Amino acid sequence: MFNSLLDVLNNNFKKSNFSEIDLPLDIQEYHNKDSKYIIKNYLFESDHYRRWRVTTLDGGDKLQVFNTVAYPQYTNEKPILGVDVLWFGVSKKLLAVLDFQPLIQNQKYIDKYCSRLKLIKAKYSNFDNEKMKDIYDSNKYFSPWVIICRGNKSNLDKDLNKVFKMFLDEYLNMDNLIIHNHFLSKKEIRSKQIEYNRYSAEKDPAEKLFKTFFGKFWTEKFVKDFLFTLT
Ligand code: BLA
Repeated sequence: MFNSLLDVLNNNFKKSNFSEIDLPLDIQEYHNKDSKYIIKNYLFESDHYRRWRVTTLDGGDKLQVFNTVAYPQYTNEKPILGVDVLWFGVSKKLLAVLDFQPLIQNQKYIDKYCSRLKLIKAKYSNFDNEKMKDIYDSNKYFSPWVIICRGNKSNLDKDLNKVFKMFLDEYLNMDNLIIHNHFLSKKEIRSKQIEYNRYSAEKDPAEKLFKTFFGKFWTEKFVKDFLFTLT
């Protein structure tokens, strides 16, 4: 269902010389017992990104997920890109969360690296929501302008692709504009990125879902080796 988002991403990867990294077969694609839930994963890297992972989960008309996270090289202090888009078929609810996830909550850092999210929210009013429930701490690794859309399918058809394109362009553009770090050393960037993964592994509601579909053994390995690696 979110294949068009995957296409947008792949086009950008082609343009910007990304290479795809081989994944173990059971991470590339994994099915639950009756193949009603199929997860697919992709991993890329480039000069600017040490790791860019993509996950889709196809649960037919029950559940559709598109999730992607980009980790810049440790020489670049810019935020982590985080996107979580879910379609719950039974309740007919879309949840889209897109953010330039700041490594620190310093106001100047956030203004410099996250404030262009405001342009997107101004243009697409369906996405102008930043209220989170209490799954995550909104002051930890989220920007004040996190883009959240909760709605029905018509929001999705109209705007999601355009929002994602603009969001991605803004994020990738920083690589051409910002050359020097002003807030963090390489060592600090590394430890913040690892701490982000530790924190996310603890909070992410996906693990519970995955355990029910794919079992505890596969899920724990998947979280540790792919979603939130600690190296
Ligand atoms: C919420 N994400 C959720 C929820 C689920 C998932 C089930 C709860 C939805 C609800 O009950 O309202 C599921 N997350 C997944 C799945 C994957 C996943 C299946 O990552 C597969 C890999 N989540 C992220 C990233 C961000 C993120 C990178 O993984 C950052 C943008 C955000 N997800 C995020 C937030 C919420 C959420 C903020 C809570 C939204 C809210 O407060 O309502």
